[in-house]
Amino acid sequence: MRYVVPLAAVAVWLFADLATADAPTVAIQLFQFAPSPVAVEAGARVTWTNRDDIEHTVTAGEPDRRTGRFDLRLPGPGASESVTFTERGVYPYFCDRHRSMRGEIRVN
Ligand SMILES: [Cu+2]
Repeated sequence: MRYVVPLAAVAVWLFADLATADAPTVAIQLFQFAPSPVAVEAGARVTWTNRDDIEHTVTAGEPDRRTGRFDLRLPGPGASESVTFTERGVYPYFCDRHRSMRGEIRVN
């Protein structure tokens, strides 16, 4: 009986670890992307969820060097969008409304 809680905790931790490897989630909160950078395997689907009360975007590249790979609009709290990354590489992104907001996805 004394081992029930620790084993359950390990199971939850393992599940969480696998979940983040396959489908990590990036929160947008207080004008920050967190976590960032995020490392994933090719084929992973990354989801961004807006936790702020205003609109943010997830726009591929940098403000003066957009790649056009994705440009997500997250209009308000709870808004959520995903991108599947099939090719290895480093993918910086930013918010087009608050250009000091930067993030990065690294696909292995
Ligand atoms: Cu923003």
